[in-house]
Amino acid sequence: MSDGEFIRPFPALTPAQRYHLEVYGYVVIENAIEQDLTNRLLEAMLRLKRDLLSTPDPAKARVRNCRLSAYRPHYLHFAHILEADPAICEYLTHPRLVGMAEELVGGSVRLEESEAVVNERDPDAAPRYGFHTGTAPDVGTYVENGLYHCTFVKTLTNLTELGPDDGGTVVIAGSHKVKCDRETIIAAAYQDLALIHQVVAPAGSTLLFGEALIHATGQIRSDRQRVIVIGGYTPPMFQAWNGQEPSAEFIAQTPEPLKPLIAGSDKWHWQQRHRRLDMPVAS
Ligand SMILES: O=C(O)CCC(=O)C(=O)O
Repeated sequence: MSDGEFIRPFPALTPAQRYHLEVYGYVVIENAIEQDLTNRLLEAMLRLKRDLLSTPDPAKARVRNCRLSAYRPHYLHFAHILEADPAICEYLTHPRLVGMAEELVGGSVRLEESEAVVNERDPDAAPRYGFHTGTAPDVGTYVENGLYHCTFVKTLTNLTELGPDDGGTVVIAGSHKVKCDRETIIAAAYQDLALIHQVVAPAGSTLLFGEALIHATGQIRSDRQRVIVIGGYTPPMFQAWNGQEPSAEFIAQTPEPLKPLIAGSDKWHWQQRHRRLDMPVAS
């Protein structure tokens, strides 16, 4: 990679996957990453968890430039995992996943954030979800070639298998296009739980969605720990999430072809590209 090109598939989704994304606001790509990468990512996240929790004050600690943005008994949220392990950087720059993010953004992207969640069943959890969004229809979405696009996109990959009781991410299907008050949409979805879709997928699968879609962490009813890693992507002229700019040292040792993705260095030189629905997936 050091002097090669960074080649991503375009389009990265089949017409059926793109249509699913259009209608529901998300698509799950089963086994999107290689088994070996899934295993290395899981090891890396468990090592990072152990290292952060063994510091004197985990809520304030920083290990390999990563910190815990939520530190609760059954729920750990990690911010800026990018620099913590080579497997994590490999994941965040995975050509297939970056290609998927670019397809939904509608052009080249930069890494906006890198996060992870390690959680387990919370016996005291209220039977409600923490629904939220990162942007909204109109503000962060647009249509090109008849297809929905979003300027703030996430890839969430589960490193542990997710059965129906394992707390996969939940989304309110179709909410990425609905221009009503968010709380009103959430209240409507609770009236018919079939409107709330949950990720059930083998380890190594990726949930792709735009942040206008209302979503939340699911509820774990099993005894299994859930581990997910998250990449956030935006056009290159956007900023990284607060406190998630990569360090100068990390950028300096990043292979040249990956620098625009990692550092957002293309800024206003955004390469726009929009698929048509009938285009076959690139191999
Ligand atoms: O924990 C999850 O499944 C969802 C994470 C999430 O809400 C987010 O990345 O914005």
